[in-house]
Amino acid sequence: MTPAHQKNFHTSNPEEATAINREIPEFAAAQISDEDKYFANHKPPSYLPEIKEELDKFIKYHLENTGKRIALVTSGGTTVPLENNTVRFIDNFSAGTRGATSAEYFLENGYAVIFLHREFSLLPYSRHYSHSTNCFLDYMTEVNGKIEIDPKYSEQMLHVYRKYHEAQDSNSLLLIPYTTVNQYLYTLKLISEELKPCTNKALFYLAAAVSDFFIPQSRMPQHKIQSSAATDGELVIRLAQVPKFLSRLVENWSSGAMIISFKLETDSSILIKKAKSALERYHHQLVIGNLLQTRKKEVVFVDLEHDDHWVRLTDEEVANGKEIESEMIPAVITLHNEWIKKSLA
Ligand code: PAZ
Repeated sequence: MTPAHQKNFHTSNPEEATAINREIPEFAAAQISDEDKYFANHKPPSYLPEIKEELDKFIKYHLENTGKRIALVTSGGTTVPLENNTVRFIDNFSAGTRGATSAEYFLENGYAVIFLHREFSLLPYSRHYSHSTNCFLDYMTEVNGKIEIDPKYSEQMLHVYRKYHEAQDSNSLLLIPYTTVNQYLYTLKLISEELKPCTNKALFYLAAAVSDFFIPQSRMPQHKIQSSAATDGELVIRLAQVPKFLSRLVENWSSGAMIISFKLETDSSILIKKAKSALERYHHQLVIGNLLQTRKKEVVFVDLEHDDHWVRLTDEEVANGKEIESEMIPAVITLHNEWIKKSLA
């Protein structure tokens, strides 16, 4: 496993070579071939060949040596840059908790995992000791002028450490970062195409919170927007709709894989309706619905073959540190088993 911070690039840095190309036609919102237009009008990230090489090796290794199923887990929010040399961007709330936690449970259940994540968001295993609520220094203590793990945490840390090493030693976790929505879309397309040889053994678990709107490259200012750009004290920014890539993923980019998307809402009265309409529109296998306010203690599985099924934790289970993903992932795997059986029949 190569930690993201050891890669030769950072997705959070803007591409130096990117200049405004006024030859590129303005991107039109919401038409039939929006997805193809998107790729025709937007440059791929320059580091994509490096990622392709890592993917080739990882997938080949598992196809030829372990026979493991491979889950692609997407995680975290995407940014929408407002300038080419990006000072400002639009972002969202997602810290990557769902994705990083789910990845651990997939690994524990014998899957290899490609973890497509927002750079600097939560990662499997290190998530237990990162970010402000779990500062790693709080787990240390000074003994005779040396720093050690505080004994009260060492048992739990040993448990996480062993699982982390098991994932590393078995080459079961590949970390792939993105920052912007453009990087996410190009990388998702690449990974999907690379996973084709895995057919029904591949599982797409799309938990990332991907922006619905963006600024097309043809309209993006090269440099930092100046305060003088405001008119009557207001800055107006026009955003275009990000094309709905799920139909391309289902129809062209993948081959026989099981595809699971997530639906986040804040209004409980529309959650299941929106999940069902996504299934009808994209013809994939499962939508996992969740509400912003309760996402850590309840989710609903919506598909066209089973009744809607809620996975819930009690308040006591939450207080005892149980993670909802410990129930979600086995349920997902049961559905993946069914999917594989059905596609062999
Ligand atoms: O990253 P997180 O754990 O804070 O949140 C997870 C989530 C709510 C982003 C995810 O469960 C989800 O619903 N993703 C899809 C969001 C959407 O595009 O509707």
